[in-house]
Amino acid sequence: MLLRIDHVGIACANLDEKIDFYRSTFGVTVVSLEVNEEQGVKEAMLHVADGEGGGSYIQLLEPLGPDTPVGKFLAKRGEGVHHVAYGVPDVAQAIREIGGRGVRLIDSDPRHGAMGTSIAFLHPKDVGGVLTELVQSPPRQSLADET
Ligand code: V0V
Ligand code: CO
Repeated sequence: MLLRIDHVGIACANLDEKIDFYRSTFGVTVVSLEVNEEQGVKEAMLHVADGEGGGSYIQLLEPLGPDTPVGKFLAKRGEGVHHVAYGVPDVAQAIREIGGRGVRLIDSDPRHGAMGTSIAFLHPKDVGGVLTELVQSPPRQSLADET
């Protein structure tokens, strides 16, 4: 069911500063910079590698406000790893299967994620304390401009 690690989401207070740090420390490149109002974040995707069905990335997340998932996380725990995201071939099917195994779904329908992806979150309390995201990449053709 899982194709690869799509991204590791990292909560930060200042997106521009963290982008500079990751660029200068690891030599990674920003491939997307977006605001996702629904998720309450400003976020950057930094490319790490190419894998089956899509790439793998570091996702840097700055909250749009204190009363958002990342804003609350920063206030409680400070900067650090916020979630792990796995690539799946079909996110709607994956959440049906995983929900059927008794894991609480935060999203019972897929939502819009970075770079045209479809995403859904699983509750951290049912995944050993790890907020877990499933990601379905868009069809190859719509990625043609990036390569
Ligand atoms: C909260 N908790 C976490 C956590 N956030 N545990 C592990 N990892 C996290 N990131 C724990 C928290 O410590 C509490 O445990 C408990 O869950 C309830 O937390 P809360 O602070 O009261 O917050 P809630 O319940 O209001 O919300 C928590 C959830 C929320 C996980 C339900 O953050 C959520 O819906 N997240 C999914 C959406 C999201 O994170 N979007 C931002 C990324 P104790 O203290 O009670 O033990 S957007 C993204 O990744 C995009 C767009 C993309 O990839 O394309
Ligand atoms: Co994410």
